[in-house]
Parts: sequence; structure tokens; C-alpha cells
Amino acid sequence: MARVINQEKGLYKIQTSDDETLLAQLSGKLSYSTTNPLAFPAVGDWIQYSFNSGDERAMIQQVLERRTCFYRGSEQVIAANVDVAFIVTSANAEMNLNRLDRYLTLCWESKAQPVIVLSKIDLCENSQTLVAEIEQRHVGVDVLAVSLQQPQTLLQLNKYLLPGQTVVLMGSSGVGKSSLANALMGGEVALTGAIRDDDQKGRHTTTSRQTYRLAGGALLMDTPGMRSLALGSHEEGLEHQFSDIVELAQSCRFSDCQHETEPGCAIRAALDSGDVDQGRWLSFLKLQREVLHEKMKEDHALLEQQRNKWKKISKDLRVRIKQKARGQV
Ligand SMILES: Nc1nc2c(ncn2[C@@H]2O[C@H](COP(=O)(O)OP(=O)(O)OP(=O)(O)O)[C@@H](O)[C@H]2O)c(=O)[nH]1
Ligand SMILES: [Zn+2]
Repeated sequence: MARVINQEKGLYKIQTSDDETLLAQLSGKLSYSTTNPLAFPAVGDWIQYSFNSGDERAMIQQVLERRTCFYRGSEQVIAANVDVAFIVTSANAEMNLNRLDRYLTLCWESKAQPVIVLSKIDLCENSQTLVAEIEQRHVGVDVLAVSLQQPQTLLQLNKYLLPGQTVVLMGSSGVGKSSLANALMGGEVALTGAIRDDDQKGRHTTTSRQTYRLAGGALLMDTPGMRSLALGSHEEGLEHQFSDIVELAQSCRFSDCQHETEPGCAIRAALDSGDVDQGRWLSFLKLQREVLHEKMKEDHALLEQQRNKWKKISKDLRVRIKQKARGQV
């Protein structure tokens, strides 16, 4: 068994249980067994492989079932088997609670555990107020307040960085993800796995820039796609992040209630009484629109795919009928 630690243009770097790094490619069987792009190996995947000494590359035979999975649309897995996602948000910029809704939705969908990291608290006088605000809005999610200028604050992260754990950093540009990653790596650029010179046995020097082994034994996956992961058809994640709202909507008098002017609308009542925060409701509506839009696009693409498949089948059939008529088959 091995783990995919890097992926580029159909080539993979895998780390074996002996801490050896190998270049790998898909076995023919695996590449022809499915057309579903999500079934192919991605960074973080555990895989079965074969490797004959003397061969240049290992062959990936099988992708093991993923415990968690961050994906983009229906075509790309960004990171598999992540245990903890640190959602970094900066204390100095005006903090955007709605943006956290977005990242949390992605996390719930993936099944990884989200941890909110409020960064740069040295630039903010009331970080405790901010922490309280976040905790109140996102009940049950751990919130850590950190600053690179107060190194002891970083110790709070250690309990998520135990051996065997795989972690990722999420968050908007400039919130301090790279700085945090560097601090966790102790300032040096960590390499993943054993480093070997090319010794003619297909073992290559590997300096993965996607996966880092941290001092405590955890793996930090810093795949580029993770940083710019957009909300897509993450319906399940959205329903988890707003489960109270989803549940409430079920007690509206009309099952197709638009929550606008209908009588007996439970959402309107909760907004009026303050049980549901107005900002949170608007955040839900915005993300719901995005998810529905994306889902529609995907359904459309699927329909198109099926249509093309049938077009091709009927065209093949027509060709065969013509050939038959000409006595060619
Ligand atoms: N004062 C202060 N500045 C910080 C802290 N952490 C990061 N910064 C600064 O914030 C800026 C952005 O940090 P980065 O680590 O590059 O942010 P990033 O999230 O990786 O940004 P992208 O690479 O664009 O995604 C840099 O100038 C850092 O020096 C902190 O704890 N305190
Ligand atoms: Zn309603």
C-alpha cells in the first residue's frame, strides 16, 4: 500500500510504507475500468501498487476507499483522506462570517473535521470578542486564535497534528496560510519521504511541494487546488452547515413555501423573533443559489453526455445498417 503525495499530468508520486518515494502511473486496467474522473487517484489517496525493480515507474492498481474527500465539481478530486481542515481567517481584515459558511460547507461535504484558525491576532485588540462571535455562529466547531508573533499560540494546533493525521489549510488569499505552514514546518522546507538519487532502479529524487511531513508526525497537504476550492454542487455540506434552517423550513405551512410572504412561514417567524440571524439567512440563500446553479449545470452536462452517447450509438447503428445494405458486413 502507498499514498499519493503528488500528482501532475497523469504522473503520480507515491510514498510507500517503507517511506520510499516512487514515480507511478495508472495501470492499464485501472485507466480503462472507469470513465468517472472521481474514481482516479488523487493527492491523499491510499492505493495498491505493483513495482518491479528495474522498472521506471510503479503501477497504481487500485484506489482504496476514501474516508474523506474534497472535490471540485463532478470531475476532480482535490484532496483525499484529509482528517482536519484548518480554515484560516484573519483577525485584522474585517472578518467575514459568511465566508466561513462557505468553507465550512466544503468541509462538511468532505467529511473532514473543520477547525477555524483566527490568524494575526497581534493586529487586533479584541480577538477574544471575535472568537466568541465565531463560536456563537458556528457552534461545535473549534476556534483557535493565533499569531506568528506569539509562538506559544501555535501550540494550540498540536493536538490536531498527531502522527497519522492529514491536515490542509483553507482560506482566502493573504490570511496567512503560507506563513502558518512555514511555522508548522519549523521554517525549513520539508520534503516528503525518503530522498534518493536516481539509482537506476527507478527511484527518483523527490522534492514534493505538495505534501509535507511535520515534526509531530502529521502530514500537511498543500495542494494548489485546495486554496482556490470553490463551492460547487456541495448540497450535503450546505444542508449540514445550515441544518437548523433546513429543518425549520420543513415546518412552514406550505411545502413549497418561498419564505417570502406566505402565511405560516416558519422561517419568517424565526427571522422576526431573532431566532435565526438575518445575516446567516442571507448567507444561506446566497450559497444555496450557487449550489443550485452548479447542480443544474452538472445535470445539464450529464444530460448532454447521455445525449451524445445515444447520438453516437444511433450513428454507429446507421453506419452499420448502410454497410449491411452494401454487403460490407
Ligand atoms: N502581523 C502578522 N502578520 C502576519 C501573520 N501571519 C501572516 N502575516 C502576514 O500576512 C501576509 C500574508 O501571509 P501569507 O502567509 O502569504 O498568506 P496566504 O494565506 O498564504 O496567502 P496566499 O498565498 O495568497 O493564499 C504576509 O505579509 C505575512 O507576513 C501574523 O500572525 N501576524
Ligand atoms: Zn417558509
